Amino acid sequence: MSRPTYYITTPIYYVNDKPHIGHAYTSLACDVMARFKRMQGFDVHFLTGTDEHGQKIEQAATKAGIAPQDFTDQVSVSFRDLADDMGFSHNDFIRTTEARHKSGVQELWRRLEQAGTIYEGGYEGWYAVSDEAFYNEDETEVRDDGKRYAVASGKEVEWVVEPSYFFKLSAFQDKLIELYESQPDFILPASRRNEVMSFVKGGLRDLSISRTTFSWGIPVPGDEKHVMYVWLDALANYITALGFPNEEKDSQYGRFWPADLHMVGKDILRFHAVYWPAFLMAAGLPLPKRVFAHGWWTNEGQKISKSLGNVIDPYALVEKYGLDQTRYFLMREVPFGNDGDFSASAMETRMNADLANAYGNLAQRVLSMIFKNCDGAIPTPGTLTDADEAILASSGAVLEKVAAQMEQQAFHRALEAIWGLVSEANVYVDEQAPWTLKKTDPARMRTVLYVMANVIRRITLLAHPFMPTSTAKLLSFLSETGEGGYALASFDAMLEPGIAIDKPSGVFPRYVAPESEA
Ligand code: ME8
Repeated sequence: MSRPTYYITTPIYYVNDKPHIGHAYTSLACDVMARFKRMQGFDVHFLTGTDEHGQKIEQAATKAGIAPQDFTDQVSVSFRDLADDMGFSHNDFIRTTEARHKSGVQELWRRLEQAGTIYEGGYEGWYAVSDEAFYNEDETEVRDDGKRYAVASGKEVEWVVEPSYFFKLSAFQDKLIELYESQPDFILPASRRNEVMSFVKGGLRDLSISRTTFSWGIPVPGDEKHVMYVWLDALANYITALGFPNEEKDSQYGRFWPADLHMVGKDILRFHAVYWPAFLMAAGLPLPKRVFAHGWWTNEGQKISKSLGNVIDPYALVEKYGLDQTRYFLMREVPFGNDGDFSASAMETRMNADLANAYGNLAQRVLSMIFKNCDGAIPTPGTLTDADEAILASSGAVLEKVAAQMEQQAFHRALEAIWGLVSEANVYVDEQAPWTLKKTDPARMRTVLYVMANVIRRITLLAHPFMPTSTAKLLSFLSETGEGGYALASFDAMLEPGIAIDKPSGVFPRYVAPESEA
């Protein structure tokens, strides 16, 4: 029987600048989800990529003094590198300047046209190049400097007058409301769903979907003076990357569309939860199952901005704290969906308290005791006591709790559940004190170590999607190689006594501030 599929996407990132923490965060959340689903046995397709057309990119290329294609070729590489350097497990990376994308988007345009949802007109109104978004006057404000800005994003707007094609978005208001009502978890978290719902209930205006004042974009089929509005171009990546319009049952599109999850930042929810489903409805294509909008990071309490010079570089974090430590912090510190603040002290506390002390020490103590005192092999247990049975039962039950939280993208709660087990395991091992039993009752020591080895294995399997490298190392000490991806199907299995274990070494170092910082 073929495996169930799971299709997850990141937004495609603008190539006007180098990657920052926001990009790493959105993709990290997808990576954790993709890895967990693979461990559950799903055939996962995880897509990321770069958004390379539009006025914003054209302006950035002009500023850099190079042709847009050369510019995007250069910057796109830094996003590809970030994905590799952060250990993301994506299956595909799409660039909107690729031929496969261009032909797919043009076909989508034709379908919208055939459905009678496109008409020709003229746009006259406010536009923010930084957001690549049109704004009503009441969504803008004039600030002290005399310039006009979009209220939601704080980006400057300019007055645009140009011939344009329009999409009949207004015709989809009722259908969209019906979608949000009939599928309450189409938009998560719920607070964001309410925001979108009231925006749509407030009335939708038709959307300008082509531009004529610059040329860096995909030409409108049949009227090449126009290039497509970059958001129509960009959103279509989720299907063009699957080979749309090849809709054969056994094609990638046939197997993976509709997407299970589009992960986005809160700033781009409207595009994904209003425009995208409306385009798909108009073209008669199935709708994605969920759009999750996560929050934004601030830096030591301040909004992150280039002008303040406080942009967080993901590479700097990884270099200072380690890749898995950074991944853990970003997923654990903030309830996923809320805004959160990055502070060095919070990062260092998590790294030391949760990773080095609670988890790392526990694993290191237990595995090295086994290695030294049980002939380097998983010991044979004697009769299990109530305490042994209790900790084994807790470790078995945590999978279901974690899976339920992951289903809702509550990554922080999944980690909370795993670390609840870590605490319980620490209490157990302190109470059982195998280091004392070593002298008084070696047979009982072996039982305690056997129980603990199993508990550590389960903790480590569940932590794997969050911290793939360190956990793979820990599991390898237990001779679990992960071929086939650490399947959760064998989560309940118990380690076989007698299998040799490798000499363990510390996996989660403590953070010690360099002297210059102390
Ligand atoms: O929006 N904290 O691209 P982008 C958390 N090309 N997330 C942040 C953040 C912060 N401080 N700053 C930005 C685009 N982000 C479009 C998408 S999809 C068809 C097209 C997030 O490069 C932001 O919310 O601006 C978004 O999800 C991503 O980083 C940046 O995307």
